[in-house]
Amino acid sequence: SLDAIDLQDRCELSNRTGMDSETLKRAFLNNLFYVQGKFPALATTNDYYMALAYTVRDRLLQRWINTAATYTELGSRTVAYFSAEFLMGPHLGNNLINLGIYDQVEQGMAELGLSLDELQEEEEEPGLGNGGLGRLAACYLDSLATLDIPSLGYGIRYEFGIFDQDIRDGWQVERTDKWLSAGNPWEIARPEWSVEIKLGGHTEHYTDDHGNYRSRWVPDQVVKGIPYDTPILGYQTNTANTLRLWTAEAPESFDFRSFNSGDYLGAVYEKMISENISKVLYPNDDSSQGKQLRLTQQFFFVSCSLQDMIRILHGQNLPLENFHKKFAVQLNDTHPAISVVELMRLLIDHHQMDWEQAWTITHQTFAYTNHTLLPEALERWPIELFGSLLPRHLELIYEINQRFLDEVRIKFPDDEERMIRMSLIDESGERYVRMAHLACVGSHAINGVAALHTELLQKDVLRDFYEMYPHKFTNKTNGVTPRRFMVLSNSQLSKLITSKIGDSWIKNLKELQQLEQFVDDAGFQVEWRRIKQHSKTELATYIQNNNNITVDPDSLFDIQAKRFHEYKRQHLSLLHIVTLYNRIKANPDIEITPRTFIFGGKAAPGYFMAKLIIKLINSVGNVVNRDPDVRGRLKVVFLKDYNVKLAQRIYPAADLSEQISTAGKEASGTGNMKFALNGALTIGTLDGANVEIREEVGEENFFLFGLTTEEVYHKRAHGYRSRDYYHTNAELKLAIDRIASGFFSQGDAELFRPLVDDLLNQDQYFLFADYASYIACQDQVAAVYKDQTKWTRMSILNAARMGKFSSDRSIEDYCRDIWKVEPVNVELRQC
Ligand code: 6GP
Repeated sequence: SLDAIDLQDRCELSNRTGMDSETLKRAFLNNLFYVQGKFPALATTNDYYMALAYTVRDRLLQRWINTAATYTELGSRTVAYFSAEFLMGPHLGNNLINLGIYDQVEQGMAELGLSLDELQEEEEEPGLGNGGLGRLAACYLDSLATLDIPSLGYGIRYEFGIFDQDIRDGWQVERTDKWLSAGNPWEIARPEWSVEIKLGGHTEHYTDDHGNYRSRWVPDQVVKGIPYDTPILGYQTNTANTLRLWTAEAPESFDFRSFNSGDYLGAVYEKMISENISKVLYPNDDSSQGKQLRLTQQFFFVSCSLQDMIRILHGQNLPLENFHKKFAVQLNDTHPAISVVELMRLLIDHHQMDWEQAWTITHQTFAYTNHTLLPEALERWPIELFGSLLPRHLELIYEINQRFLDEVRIKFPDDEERMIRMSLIDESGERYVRMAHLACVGSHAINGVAALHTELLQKDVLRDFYEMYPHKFTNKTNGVTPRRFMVLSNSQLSKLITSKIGDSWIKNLKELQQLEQFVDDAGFQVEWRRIKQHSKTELATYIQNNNNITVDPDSLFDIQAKRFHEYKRQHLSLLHIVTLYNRIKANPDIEITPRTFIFGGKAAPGYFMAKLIIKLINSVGNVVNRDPDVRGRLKVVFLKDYNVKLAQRIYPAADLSEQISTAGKEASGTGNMKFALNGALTIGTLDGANVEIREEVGEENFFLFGLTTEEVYHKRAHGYRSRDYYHTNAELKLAIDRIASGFFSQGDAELFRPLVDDLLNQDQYFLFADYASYIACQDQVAAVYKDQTKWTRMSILNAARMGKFSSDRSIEDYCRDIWKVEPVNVELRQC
C-alpha cells in the first residue's frame, strides 16, 4: 500500500526537498530537462526561470502538504480572508527568502553561469489588485503564514489583472495584462473541488413538509467555479497556507443541452458569457462603477468560497452549526459583503436552518474592514440590477433590513430620520442596496485601517452604526511585510542591520529599535549612507535605461509612488516643482538643493483628471529636464507601469517620501510605511497612518505641513475660496499662470485648462490652502538635506522606529481582538 513506502527513503531519493546548494542545482537541471524539455544550448531565460520556479515549488509543496495534513487532523480554527484583490507581486524571490535559501540559490545559479536577478526579472507578476487594498491583502497572507495562523485567502483568478501602463506623448495608455500567457508555475488547479453558482432567474414560494413558508431560487444561469491554489509560505516556518482563486467556466451540462438541440454557437456563446466573469479586474481604486459584471464577480467568488468552506467543514466531520467556530471570515472592504446574504441563503435554503440560528452563525462569522472615506467608493447597487441578478438575495436583504430596523426603532424610538439614514436600502431617489450598511449589520466587528480613519468612521461615515453598535468598532492600523519590503528588496540594508542587531528583527520588527544605539556612530552612518547611495545609483541606471534621462544619485530623490488620485495630490508636488523652476528662471544663480522628482502610479482608465495630471508631470519634465538654466539641478521623472516589482526598486532609493493627501481623505496608506522602513524621511499631512508614523518616529524626524482634518472641515463648511490664495500668494500665482499659459504645453493654453479651472474654482482637495505651508516645509527639507549627518541620523531613526508598522503586528491584533484564533505548529513529517 502507499503507506508502506518508507517515507525516509522517498525523501532521500528525491531531488525535491533538499536545501543544500548541490541538491538545488541538480533539481534545477532535472526540471530544465523533464519539465521544460530543454537543455542549455536551447534554453531561454524563461526556461531557466521556470526550472528554478519548479525547484522552489517542490520545496513549497512539501511544507504545504504537511500544513494541510496538520490542519485536517486538528480541525484547526481558520481565518478566511475574502478579498476581490490580492496584489501578490512576484513569488520567486519571496519564496526563496521565506525558505531561507536565497543565498544558496544565488550562488548555485552563479556557478551555472546564471544571474538570479535576471531570472527574477523574468517573472510576470500577478497584478490581481489595484493598489493599497490588494497589496494589504498580500502582506496579510505573508504575516498569517509567518505567524503560523491557519488561513485561506479567497478571491478571483482574473485572466487579466491590472492593466500595464505605457506612456505615449506624455499620456497614459493602457495595455492588457496577459500575466498567464507564459504559464504560472506557482498555482495548482483543483478541478475536483469545482462548485456551481447560480445567477439570475426568479424565486418561487412554497410550503415545506413542516408547514413552513419557504422560498426557492430558480436561476436562469449556472456557472462553474474552479479553484486554483497557490501556496503561501511563511518566513522561517513550515507553515504554508493557501491562496485559493476562482476561475469561472460554463458547466458541461449547459453546453450539452444547447449542443444536443443543435445550437452549437448558442452553447459556445453561453460558455463565453460564463467565462467573462473572471476575465478582468476592474481597474478602479477607491471608486465604484456600479456595473452588473462587477456584482457578478463579487457574488461569484463569495459563493464559491462559502461552498468550499462548507465542503471543508463536512470533510472534517464538523456540523454546519459549527461554521463560525471553524471559520473567521474577514471582508476586505464591501466587495465581498454579499457573503452575509449568501451564507444566510445557504444555511436557510440549502440546509433548512431556522432564521435565528442562521443569523447567529452568520454574524459571528463575519468581520468587516473599511478602507476608504471617499463617498464615491461606497458601493451601492441599484435595486433593479441587484434583483435581476440575485432575486433570492434581495428577498433576504429585505428580511434582514426589516429585523434590523425593528432593532433601531427600539434603541432609538421616534427617530424616523435615523431609520431612513441607516436602512440597507437607500430610498432617497432611485433605490439602492447599501453594501457598507449590509456589512455593518452582518458583522460582529468593524474596523478602520488607521487610528484617525477609525475615528472618522465613528464620527462621520458610519456614525449611526457606531451609535447603534459601539462594541463592534475597533481600529486595526495597517502594516507591511518586512520580508518582501526589506529583506528581499533592500538586501544590503537588511544585512547591515543584521550585522549590528542579529536577524530576529525580521520576525519581530520592534527590535529595529536597537539601531538607535548606533545613530551617532560615524562608521554606521557612513555604511547607511553608502547603501542608500547604492540603491539610488541602481535606480538611476533604471531611469537611464527606461526613460533615457540622466539623473544625479547625489541629488535628493523625492518620490511619490501610488495610484493617481486628486485627493492624493500628485499635482501639489507639481506645483512645488514649477515653483522651484520659476525661482531658477528668475535667478539662474540661485542656491538650490539639487532634486530628482520621481513619480510612479496608474490612473483609472476613465479618470480624466488623474490622466491629465500624468500628462502635466511629463510635460513639466520635458521642459525642466532640458532647460539649460536649470543646469541639471532639477529632474522630473515619470516611471511607467508602477507595480510591485518596480516598487521594490523604488523604496530603497528614496530620500523623501511624499505622503501629501488632503487631511481626512487617505484611510491609512501603506507606501508611507515602506518608504520610512527603508530610511526615507516623510513629508506629509496629518492624514491616515502618517499621524501614527510621526508619533513613532518623533515630530523632529518628520516633515509636517498642511491643514488638519478639522481645519479642512471648517474651511469647507465656511465657504472655501481657493482663488483668494491665488491672488495673495505671488509664487502660487506664477506657478498656476505658467501652467495655464501653455508654457509647458508648447503654447497650448487649452490643454491643462480643466485642471487649472478646477483648482481656481473648486479645489475640493485644498491644494491652494496647503500650498504655502507645503513650500515652506519643502524649503526646510532642502536645508536639512545639505547637512548629510543630520539627514542620515533622521533616516536611521525613521527605520529604527518603524516596528509598529509590521503586518505581523496588524495580524496579531486581528487574531487577538477579532478572529480569536491561535497559531498551529506544523512539523515536516512527509516529503
Ligand atoms: C486603500 C486606501 O486608500 C489606503 O489609504 C489604505 O492604506 C489601503 O486601502 C489599505 O487599507 N483603499 C483602497 O485601495 C480601496 O479601494 C475601497 O478602497
